[in-house]
Amino acid sequence: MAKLPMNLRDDNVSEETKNLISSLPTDEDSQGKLCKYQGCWYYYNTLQAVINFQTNFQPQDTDIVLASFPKSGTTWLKALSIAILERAKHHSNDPLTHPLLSDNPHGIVPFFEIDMYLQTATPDLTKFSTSTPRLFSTHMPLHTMKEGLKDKDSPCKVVYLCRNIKDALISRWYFRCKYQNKEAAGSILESMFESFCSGVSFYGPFWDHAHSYWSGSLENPKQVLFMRFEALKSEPYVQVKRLAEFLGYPFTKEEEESGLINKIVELCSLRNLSGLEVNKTGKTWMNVDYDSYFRKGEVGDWKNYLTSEMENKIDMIIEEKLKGSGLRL
Ligand code: PAP
Repeated sequence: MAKLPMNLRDDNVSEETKNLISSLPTDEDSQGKLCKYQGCWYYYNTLQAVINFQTNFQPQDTDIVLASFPKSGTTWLKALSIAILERAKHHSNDPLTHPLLSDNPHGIVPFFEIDMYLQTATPDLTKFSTSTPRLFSTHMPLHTMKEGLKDKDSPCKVVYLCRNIKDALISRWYFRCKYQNKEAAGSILESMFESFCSGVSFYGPFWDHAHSYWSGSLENPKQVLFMRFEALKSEPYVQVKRLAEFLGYPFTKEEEESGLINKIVELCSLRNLSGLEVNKTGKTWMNVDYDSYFRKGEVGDWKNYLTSEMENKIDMIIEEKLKGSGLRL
């Protein structure tokens, strides 16, 4: 069997973190050992990376963090944010120079706990996110990520992309089977479904994850923007405008009239990005093919895979866990 990627393993944990883990709730799934830190489940190496980040990251006031539960459209949000911030330098899709044409969005916007702090507690930040403002990303819940921003009232902007959890589950199932070179078998989906429902899954429980950003966006809407994958699909123009405004880079009337928003939507479309050479042939530093980040990008694909019992079970959990919060998943 292929060796698991480093973030799912437990071979890079300091003595101090081992001590911490001994005081935390622990469990395991078919991929490895998990522990629950600040309300969220991590494989041990990822916990080490989270702690490295919390301890050592030096934020700048202008930093922007793109956050999501895995498989919620992170790649898309990264591409759109890059295109919005870079538009002054590139005419939306200048084939010679636009960064999205020569690198995958994950290569341009690093994850704190995957790309930056997984191998080392003190990464050379000049190698990461060289843009101004700096763009970073994470799958950590908001309260954990904010510890790395040090100041409770940090002015850094945070964008959360939320997706129907059943679609995120199907997407994670496909992704996992692909990197493990396995057929997308129903038995793997069933075990992942049970883990999702129990809450004991990587970055789970999903309801607490989304809720941390939902309540953060209600408390401080200037700092945390709560976006939805489904809205990006159904009204990309409106949502891209909203994102640009939140980031502090609103489109001018001239830009709007010149069709720039539609050009950005097209540049960042799944069809366009997945057809680029870099995304057909490139890989992340952990050897994940860039093309595995592009599949269907549809709303409601879960209907092709989950039974009505599974649908009812997950819907009831969502209703119970999020009752009174105003959040729908
Ligand atoms: P990550 O959490 O590992 O970073 P992430 O990008 O969040 O992955 O999720 C991948 C999903 O986003 C895939 O969904 P699917 O499996 O249901 O198809 C992928 O197809 C979708 N996706 C990636 N890029 C885009 C895009 N430009 N437009 C729409 N969906 C996209």
